[in-house]
Amino acid sequence: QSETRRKLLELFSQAKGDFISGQKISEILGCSRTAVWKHIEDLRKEGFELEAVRRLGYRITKAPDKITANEIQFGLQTEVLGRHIYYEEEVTSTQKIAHKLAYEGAPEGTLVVAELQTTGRGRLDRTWFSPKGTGIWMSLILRPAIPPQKAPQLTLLAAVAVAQGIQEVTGLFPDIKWPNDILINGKKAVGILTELQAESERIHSVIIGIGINVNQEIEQFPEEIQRIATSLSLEKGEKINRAELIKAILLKFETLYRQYLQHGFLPIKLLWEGYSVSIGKEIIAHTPNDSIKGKALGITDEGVLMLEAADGVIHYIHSADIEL
Ligand code: BT5
Repeated sequence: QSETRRKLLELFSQAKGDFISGQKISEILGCSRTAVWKHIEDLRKEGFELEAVRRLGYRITKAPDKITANEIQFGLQTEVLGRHIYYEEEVTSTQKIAHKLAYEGAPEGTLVVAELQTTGRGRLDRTWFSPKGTGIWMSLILRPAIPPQKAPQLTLLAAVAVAQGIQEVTGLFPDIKWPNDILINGKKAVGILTELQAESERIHSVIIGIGINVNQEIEQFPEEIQRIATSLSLEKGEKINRAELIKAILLKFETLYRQYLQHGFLPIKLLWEGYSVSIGKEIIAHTPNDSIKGKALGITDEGVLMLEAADGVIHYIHSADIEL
């Protein structure tokens, strides 16, 4: 049964949106025309939209918005990122699973992705709301040969990759808020969390967690974040295919990551600055012990935020929450 279904889907994807006659389908699958009709009905039940036209046959007009390994790998153009995918419908946190897989030796580029996270998390153990079927909750395992203190640069790289991917797929204009938020029209649509497995001088792996609100309606956000959060579909006014977005982001990521490993952080920094909303503005940086108000001058070549306080002192901020 599932083998027939796989063949049928492969046929449709080879046809790239063209009609395939019922006759041809029944020949290739080796089943009767009635059985073909039944398979088509099954696909409809799974969320596929199909058009049936006499004498022409069937074609798929819309695939369901799924993000299993099949959907992501179908048409994926990367060489390394996303070549190994670990998908589960429900997880505690994709970060947690990625840590475990990385520890067990999963290769660079391994992607963990889920429809639902029961305990998705942000920085400092804050909660990341990850309702079912509406967003992209994923973690990417990287194994760069860089010193651990440079790892925060990868957060900025990830932000650029996600911003570029969103721009390409949706046409929206994302802003990056240092270090790890992506805003659309001033509201948070993406959060990024970078974690390390390292010894003093050597990185074993970097786990980059990316949470993207894609298709939520506003009521689907918990009340406490309704004013600060948004989804791509709310801003765009139409639903967005998550697998397409994941593929676009992985490809952008791979290109930037190659550049980074070859040429260092500078090319990434320039791109990052192009998306930044904070540079040149008066902001407040809330660090665990302090709140510093000042003008954001930019980021250093290491990715550290430079903040000029009213007394002219320049503060170098490694990690903080930024209030615009
Ligand atoms: C982040 O933390 O923004 C990083 C979020 C990373 C989530 C991904 S999803 C895949 C992977 N698996 C995980 O378990 N995590 C990663 P931070 O800057 O600390 O922001 C957290 C704050 O954002 C919360 O305290 C809320 O105010 C807000 N928030 C929570 N869920 C949100 C959502 N879905 N959309 C927008 N804002 C949200």
